[in-house]
Amino acid sequence: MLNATSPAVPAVHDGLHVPAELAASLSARQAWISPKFLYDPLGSKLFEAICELPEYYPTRTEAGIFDLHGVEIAQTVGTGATLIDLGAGNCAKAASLFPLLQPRQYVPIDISAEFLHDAVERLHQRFRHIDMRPLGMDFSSRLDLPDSVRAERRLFFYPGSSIGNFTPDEARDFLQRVHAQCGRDGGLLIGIDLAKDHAVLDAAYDDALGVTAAFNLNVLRHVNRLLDADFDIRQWRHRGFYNPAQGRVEMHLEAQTVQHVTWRGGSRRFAAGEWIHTENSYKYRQSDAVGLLGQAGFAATRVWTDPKQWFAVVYARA
Ligand code: AVJ
Repeated sequence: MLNATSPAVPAVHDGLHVPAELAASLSARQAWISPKFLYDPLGSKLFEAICELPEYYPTRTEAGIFDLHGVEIAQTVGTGATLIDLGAGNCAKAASLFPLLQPRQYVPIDISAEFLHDAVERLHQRFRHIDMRPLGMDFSSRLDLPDSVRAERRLFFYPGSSIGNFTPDEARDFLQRVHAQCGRDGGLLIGIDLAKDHAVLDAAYDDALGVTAAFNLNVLRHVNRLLDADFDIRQWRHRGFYNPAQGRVEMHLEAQTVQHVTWRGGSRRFAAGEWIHTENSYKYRQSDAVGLLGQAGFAATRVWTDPKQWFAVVYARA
């Protein structure tokens, strides 16, 4: 059943630390905005639209791997688990696996709390027998699970290569925290985007329709609301490209003319052509991805990929 006793999905952005953290990153010599702020209600919808773009291969490639190997994946991870979905969004990826994985409890977690709550309400109509416990929270720095989350057979699900938003060092620390929450009989099913032709990556993060541009620019609307800031969105331009030296795609926002931006407690001048860094999306070699999971403490891994080896789904047993 849907969690009825505790407050549905707690608000995430009412912590005092959010404005302070954001203001500090905007004031840094190289200004940046954490990619977690891309996900307000509109940002989550724009990301859904990105997943439909012909250029954006990760979602469809990952789904293809589950279509082809889903039965074997389910045999490997087992059924009846507590499925903890990190960055669940619209919950569609996990829901498509419910028939195979038959989770006993489903715990979708997302920073976009409002969007998540709407998705879970709809999902619960379709799967009434699954105990659903949505959590609207930022799991990137701390991973505290309430007592309502079953401790037995925890299967963490981290699809879509969201792990790519962390630097490799941060990713290892994060995976360590996931490992610590797995328990002895648990594991992690993770989707990781693999290194590939640069032109494919450039197109995927700077699509012809401009949906990724809208997704990136929307972060300024979100910041305007969170910080009472006055970013003029029309004066900024999306940049998204692969950086081969760093092995990652980067998104930035470039000021088209000189900008004076003020927010609660601060202000800044941005020169024409100055950038705000909004996202990294690291691409891994399969061997490096497996190595990272080992460093995080996982005992064994199994890997499934697509025919082009563009994306990997990995099960890491605790
Ligand atoms: C949701 C973090 C996996 O990095 O590909 C899509 C976000 N950014 N287009 C990614 C994103 C630009 C996405 N992740």
